[in-house]
Amino acid sequence: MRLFIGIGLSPECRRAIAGAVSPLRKKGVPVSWTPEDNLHMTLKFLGETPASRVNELAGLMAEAARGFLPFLLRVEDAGAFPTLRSPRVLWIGIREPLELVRKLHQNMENALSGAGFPRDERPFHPHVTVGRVRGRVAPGWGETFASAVSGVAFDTVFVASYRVYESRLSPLGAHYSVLREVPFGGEADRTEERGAEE
Ligand code: 2AM
Repeated sequence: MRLFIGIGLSPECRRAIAGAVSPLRKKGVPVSWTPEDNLHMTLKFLGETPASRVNELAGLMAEAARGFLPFLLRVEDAGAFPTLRSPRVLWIGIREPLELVRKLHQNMENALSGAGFPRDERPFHPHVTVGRVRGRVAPGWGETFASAVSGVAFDTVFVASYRVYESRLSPLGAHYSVLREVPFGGEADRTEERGAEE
């Protein structure tokens, strides 16, 4: 299964993000926009992973999150990778609590690497991907994107858990399902095991 670990966003926050990018979508630029339901913050992309490791993964994530309490996430500002001048991945950033999210990521990397999951080579930059540029965009378009989205007040998100997602790719796009919801400060919740044995 193609897996990743991430933080889900509230429906209100996802709606606010989709609303902010919607005027840009209508302009027909060659961007593959993330569907509203798919908006999330990736903590770690695991790629192809045996289904038999999902429970182990959730256990390691629970261990990594033991000292954490739920927090309020502030989603704000916009940017692009690698740069706004040559945008490939369009994103919305995290304003707060940056240090806490970084600490969670670091704990998770430590726990997972101890069990043989390779560490990310790229530095961690928490963000919500809202689109991927698929062709040429006009000079300055990256800045247009950022200024259209910067300053928009997205909803604050109450975050009490992080998740193991399965990503299924198809010609219609990616479909994400939540395999495990791992609460902060507790054990992995195994009620959402749908799809784990598929
Ligand atoms: P991103 O949106 O933050 O770039 C699910 O596919 C998520 O995993 C994506 O949202 C993407 O995060 C990340 N992802 C997908 N393919 C990846 C890859 N090959 N390497 C790193 N991260 C990847």
